[in-house]
Amino acid sequence: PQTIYLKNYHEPEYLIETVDLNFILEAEYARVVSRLTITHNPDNKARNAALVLLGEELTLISIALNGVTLTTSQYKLNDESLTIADVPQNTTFTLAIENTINPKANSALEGLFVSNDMLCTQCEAQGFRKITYFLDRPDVMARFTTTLIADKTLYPVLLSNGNKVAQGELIDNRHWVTWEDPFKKPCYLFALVAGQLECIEDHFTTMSGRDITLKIFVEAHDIDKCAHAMQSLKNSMRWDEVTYGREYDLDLYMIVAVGHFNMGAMENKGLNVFNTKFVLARPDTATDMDYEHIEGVIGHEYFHNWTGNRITCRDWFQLSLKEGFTVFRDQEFTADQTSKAVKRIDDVNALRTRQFAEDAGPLAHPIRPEAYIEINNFYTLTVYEKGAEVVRMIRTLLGTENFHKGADLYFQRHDGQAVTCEHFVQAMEDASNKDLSQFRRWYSQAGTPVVKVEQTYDAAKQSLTLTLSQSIPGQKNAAVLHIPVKVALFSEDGTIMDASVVDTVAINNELTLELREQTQDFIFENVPGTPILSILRGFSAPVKLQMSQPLTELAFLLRHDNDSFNRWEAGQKLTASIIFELIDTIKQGKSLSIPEILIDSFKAILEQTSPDLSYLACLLSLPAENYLAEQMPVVDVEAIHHARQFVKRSLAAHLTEQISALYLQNHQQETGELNSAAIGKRRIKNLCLDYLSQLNTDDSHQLAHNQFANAKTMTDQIAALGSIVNSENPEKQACLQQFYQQWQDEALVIDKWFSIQASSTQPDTFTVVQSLLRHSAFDLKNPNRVRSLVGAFSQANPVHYHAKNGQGYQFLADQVIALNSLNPQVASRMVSALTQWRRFDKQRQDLMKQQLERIINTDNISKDVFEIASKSLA
Ligand code: LEU
Repeated sequence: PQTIYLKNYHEPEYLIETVDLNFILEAEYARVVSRLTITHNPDNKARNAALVLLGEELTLISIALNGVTLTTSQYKLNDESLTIADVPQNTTFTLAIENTINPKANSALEGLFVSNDMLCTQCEAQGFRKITYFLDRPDVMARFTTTLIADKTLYPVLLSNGNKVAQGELIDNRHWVTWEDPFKKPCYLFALVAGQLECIEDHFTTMSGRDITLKIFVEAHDIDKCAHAMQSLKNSMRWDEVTYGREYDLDLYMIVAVGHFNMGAMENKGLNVFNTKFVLARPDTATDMDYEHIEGVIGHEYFHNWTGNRITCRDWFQLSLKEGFTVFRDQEFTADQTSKAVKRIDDVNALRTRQFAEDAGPLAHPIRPEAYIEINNFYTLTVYEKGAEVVRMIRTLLGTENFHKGADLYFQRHDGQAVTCEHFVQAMEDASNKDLSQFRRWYSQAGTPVVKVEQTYDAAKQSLTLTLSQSIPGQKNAAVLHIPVKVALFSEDGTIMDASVVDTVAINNELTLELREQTQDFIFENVPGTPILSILRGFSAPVKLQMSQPLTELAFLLRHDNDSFNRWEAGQKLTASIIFELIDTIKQGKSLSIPEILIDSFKAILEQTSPDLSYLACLLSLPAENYLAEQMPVVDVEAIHHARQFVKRSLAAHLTEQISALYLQNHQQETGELNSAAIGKRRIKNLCLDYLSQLNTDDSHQLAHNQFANAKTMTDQIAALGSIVNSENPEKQACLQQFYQQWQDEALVIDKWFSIQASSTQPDTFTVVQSLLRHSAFDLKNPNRVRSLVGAFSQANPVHYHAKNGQGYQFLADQVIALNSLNPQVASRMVSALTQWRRFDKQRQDLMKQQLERIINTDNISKDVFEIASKSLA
């Protein structure tokens, strides 16, 4: 397969001004007529270039240039493109192309495909070429008119981008609808949907007083699960007006939920297509987390209308331009709607467990990659989440006010254009006068920087010297980055010191240091005593800190730090260092004991009251196994699991009384409401239940079973089921069966049923997973189902997936090979659990490599899977 390089980018030779699409739609046969008006691109100096339209898996019927049908000698056709050597250079010309496709046979879910009985599209990144021949690249922006023709009974609803401008009836029970999108757009934002859909409708009045019609389309049986998505949409629209001054531009905004979808959702202009997972919610079917994610993804796709659609990417290497910025926007939106402290912790947790691993592994790439084989493989945590952190750092360096001036300038300069990351940074720089030349390296440098911290206190001078140095392990000739490091100093009595550093602004005694050298000293004046350092507050940069801090200081910060992130972080570090000591003890074969300092710290938190119970729950949560693994030179899955379980069980045993009390206090009067107070109560209560179920007593089993049987919400029901499945609860089988019976018609709930079993740490899990693969409800063609079984087992169950005998690896490779021919995108996502093989012991390394090699040697290996598997072996 061919590698595509950023350095080879060149302007398109031709531009498409208008696209007139005509579809005759049937499940197994769709006929597409595309009429294009094309001109030579004046910005491209080359003349007389052939016109190369991209197209895959299409059956061509005819082509006409300016109304004259071309003979087969006038064009060349291969698997990927249609080339016409001779086209007019000085005038606009029209091309009419007719081709057919088979949506039903499209299990890759790219282009036009069938989900249940509806027809829908997914064109980002390169799906449009599976619909018709086109200049399928984001810097070709055109005005689209789309007419859909289909059977009235099978497809009563016919949707596309923009506004409905005409409709009518045909003979043979068929009807047609014409849609017109007044905004120029790249073809990756094209969408169509046809099906038997119901919709809920609402309205939004924009800041300039325009009335927007909002519609959410779903299958009939889901119509009672759309209210939250609609409210989320209205919240998003208001937030973008208030925060960024951005108003919606069309008169209609539509969202369609589909059950088969490779990703989360897609921002097609005026017609978002969503994975049902990010639309459907009712308190008894969706958890509080699901509710939060729905609001976040609805926000994300809505925010794309400005950061993605009005201003799009010049080429796919610039993907983070729209995704990083839009993730940053949706993170801030969620933070404003929920708890800022908890949202930051959740995001950093995800970044550090998953993106850091990606950035340290064989597939590490900068947020603006320089080469790819298959662009679908670059919709990564790096491009999205690290991309968002880079935007966040720009805001930290510029200050909020200048950051918004920069955003305004960016919107004003580039509206209607396809641009690069550089344009974004330039606008930020121009609006603020802040020099970002060194900062730009974040766009081209892969790897997570390590920042080493050393401190020397001079009592005579009352000064503290902080020496910070940076490096990026595993990256040759790593660039020296510009890193904002937020710091505060605490006195022993828990108050924050009023210290200063030359040329550094302090806000409420918090200083933002700008690390720009390999090694740099920062001198704090006016430091009355040896301070306790709170550093990288708010996680001000996506880096790993290297600093020795005694457990007593961590316990101190866990009590006193006024930065909610760092207070939590102190607890995580405290717990992690104790777990690592226990891991050493396990390796020496000695017996384990739990240090007093940990019990005391947890006891103090348990006895606290807080208006933000979700935050309190974060403080009481142990670092995840994957996060601990991240920090070990050679991952020892078993030792990590045992040490962590030991801590959990010990805390539960020593603090049973406090944990039970907290459970009861928050369980009584469970109302099933969805406000943040009620959500906080459930979050802490269910964490308590999880601790208590470690005890495996009759009482704890009873508690979980009662909650399961009487749950008012899915949050409570699934949390109880999780505790039951992960313990020796005698009611396990009965509960699992009952849950299945109760929810067998709700696909998203059954996904939970699969994943809870696939991620169980109980000894029989592998056998259970194998039998679930043969369950009548399992379907390799449904990405959500695959993620809930194969994904959960390989990504969220380290002890069983990494079983010493390699059965987990073999299982995964079998599924990847089966998926390779059905859905390459999903197959390649699943391979990721094999790519980290270098992190394990020799025996596991060999077993994982064997499976990777087996995958690469599969007949007809897709580009997607080949790229991930081969790069991870290289
Ligand atoms: N642009 C989409 C998003 O919002 C991703 C796409 C590939 C479905 O993340």
